[in-house]
Amino acid sequence: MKRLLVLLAFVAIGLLMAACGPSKPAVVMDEPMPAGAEGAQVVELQFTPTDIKPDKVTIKAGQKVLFVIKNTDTKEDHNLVSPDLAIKEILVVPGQTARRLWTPPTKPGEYPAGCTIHPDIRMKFTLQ
Ligand SMILES: [Cu+2]
Repeated sequence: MKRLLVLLAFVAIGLLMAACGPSKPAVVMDEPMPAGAEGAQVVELQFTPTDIKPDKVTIKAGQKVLFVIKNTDTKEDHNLVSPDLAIKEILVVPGQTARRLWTPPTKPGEYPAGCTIHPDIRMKFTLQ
């Protein structure tokens, strides 16, 4: 009887682990406006298979930004990354539009950003 209970416990744990195991979060293809986006500077970016448009963006330093990033590439993922600007990664899958809030640093200057999946796709933010 005890053995059976132990066996059942293992089966139960196994099922729980299967249910809670690593799973990718579902991708929202057209992300809704995030809460708190009111009054943000809107920065619209578009990934194509070979570049990002526009590749130069001027924004106000220290003031909240709403990114609207569309991936028009039908085949590949792209991401917007900038360690200098503390943009960790905004990933967009083919056809997806991401809407994310971000607050730029307060220090004016020029900062590089780009896609780490395609290192040739680069852009520049000017904070003023
Ligand atoms: Cu890319």
